[in-house]
Amino acid sequence: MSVALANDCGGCATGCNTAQLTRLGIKSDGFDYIIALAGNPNTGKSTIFNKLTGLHQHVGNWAGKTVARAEGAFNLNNKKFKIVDLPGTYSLLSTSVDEEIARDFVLFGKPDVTIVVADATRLERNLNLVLQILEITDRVVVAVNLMDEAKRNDLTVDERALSRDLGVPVIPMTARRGEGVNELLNAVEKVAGGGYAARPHRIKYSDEKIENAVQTLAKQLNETFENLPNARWVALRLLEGDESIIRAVREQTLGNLKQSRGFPQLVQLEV
Ligand SMILES: Nc1nc2c(ncn2[C@@H]2O[C@H](COP(=O)(O)OP(=O)(O)O)[C@@H](O)[C@H]2O)c(=O)[nH]1
Ligand SMILES: [Mg+2]
Repeated sequence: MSVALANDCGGCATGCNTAQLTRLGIKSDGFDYIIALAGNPNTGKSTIFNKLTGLHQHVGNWAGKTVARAEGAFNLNNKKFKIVDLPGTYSLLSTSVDEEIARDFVLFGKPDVTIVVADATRLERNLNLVLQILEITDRVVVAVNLMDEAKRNDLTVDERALSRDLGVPVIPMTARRGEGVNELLNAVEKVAGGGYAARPHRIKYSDEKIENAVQTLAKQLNETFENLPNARWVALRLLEGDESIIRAVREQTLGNLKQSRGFPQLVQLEV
């Protein structure tokens, strides 16, 4: 047990993940936790970012891209948090540069917590991204923002049921008025410190052929790439025919991870 603990710091971004964060253009020095802020466009991501960071923020570009990146910091109970505002996206399927940046950060940046901001008035559409992120990581807090708009439209959100179904904390917010910010911080701190037992909602494939193919491919990926954060997710994207992931595996640029041994026999796999 002690060996496992020594080698595995529970996914903390500082220390073991510094090299990958640096590749993605993020300096993690001196921070206890790295937080990613994801969500569809216009859900109030920047509003929440500003409430949390105040003047402690700066804007640059993503490494090698012309897409703007806002980074900020805040302290909470003597811990230093860095928060990175990801491009607003409807999905992580890497059909655009924005989606690719968001996906790479959640997958390879291994943030300690990903806050996914959802619009309470368009919850169903927003849950698409939530479910995609839950496929990659269980270190998630869902912020259901624009609750004032929802109320105006006679919509109620059962955050307890949603939290139970998704398996992660769900925090209702009206960020513009600062409502829910403290509750969000409490949840973030709990997830970051490992004090929340997440049971992430993951799609199960009842088709045995698909499930077998995913498992075979995930095993090959794990054997081939060191430190792959979520081989199952990568395997699913390969089977789906995601061009950018296929290219990244072929060209060995999958998060610039080191290839340790041979190459997986991707073409031999049939579903
Ligand atoms: N009514 C309402 N508007 C909000 C709330 N939070 C943000 N907004 C507004 O929604 C718009 C988009 O917010 P912004 O933070 O830029 O969203 P982003 O695109 O996700 O970064 C802005 O006009 C905000 O003032 C909220 O809780 N209630
Ligand atoms: Mg914004």
